[in-house]
Amino acid sequence: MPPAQHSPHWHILGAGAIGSLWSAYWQQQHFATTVISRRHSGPRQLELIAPQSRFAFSQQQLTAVDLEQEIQQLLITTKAHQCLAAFNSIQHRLSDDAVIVVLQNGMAVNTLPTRAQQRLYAATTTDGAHFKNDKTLVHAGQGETYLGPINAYAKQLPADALMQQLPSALHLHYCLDIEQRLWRKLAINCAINALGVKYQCRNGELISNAAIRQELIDLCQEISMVAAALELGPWFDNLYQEVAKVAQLTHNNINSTLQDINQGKTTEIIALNGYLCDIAKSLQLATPLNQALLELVLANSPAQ
Ligand code: KPL
Repeated sequence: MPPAQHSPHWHILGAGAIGSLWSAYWQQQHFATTVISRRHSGPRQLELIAPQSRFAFSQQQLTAVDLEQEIQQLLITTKAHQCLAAFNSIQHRLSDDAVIVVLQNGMAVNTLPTRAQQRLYAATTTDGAHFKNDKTLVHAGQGETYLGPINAYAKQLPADALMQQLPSALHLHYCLDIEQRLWRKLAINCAINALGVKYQCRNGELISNAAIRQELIDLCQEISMVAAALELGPWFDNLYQEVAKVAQLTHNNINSTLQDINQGKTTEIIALNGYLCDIAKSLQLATPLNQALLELVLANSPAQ
């Protein structure tokens, strides 16, 4: 079926598994999508294998330079450290009242120079997706996605207007405290990712190995101290318990930072433990455990 005449056209900045997953589900409900990536490729036929369904979808991939259309709806799924540069590369194509949703780790969403009437939202997800090969995308774990307004203009508008435009196959929750959700994810990633790199281990070993577990507990205390200074709320007081739950649920995972290192890619560590250390410094708090892990990961990474 062709796209409905007035259905939105979503542009997706970042051609990774999560961006492609949203693209697939949008197409399933007959919304048009265009992926903006560093490489140009004509329309490609892909298949999505999901827990409840399996279907074909096509992916049109353009570079920022090739874009001609004005962008009304934009989803950003780049890595945190690529977010600002990627946004700047398509700024001139964004309409004055564009809807922009940033779905990624870290807090880079707060650095985007949006215009007054552009609506900026952030999202965080526990969906798991990966490419099995260059034609097959797997939605491995149906997770939960929290999404909420970042700038004043987005805060004024009713949630429904946005929610109706998003893939209905995903478990989406609109929330007004999205910053708090982003902080929770940041804290979990600060605890798990760098330690996983240090011990070159899967998430589960961080809690099953007694010596590593003690390091994780100490690290969580340091992160909780920063969260307490920022008055982020009681959830952060029991951070180790929350982190242990995630490590248990994802025990077989190789965390994304360790995966990046293994693949010779730039990691998100500066947007994770690096960001936390910067905030701590501005509050005159010492975070030696986070700092040491940050340096360890940087020493093991390709040039940042
Ligand atoms: O988000 C993750 C990551 O790997 O970046 C966790 C939750 C740690 C799962 O591996």
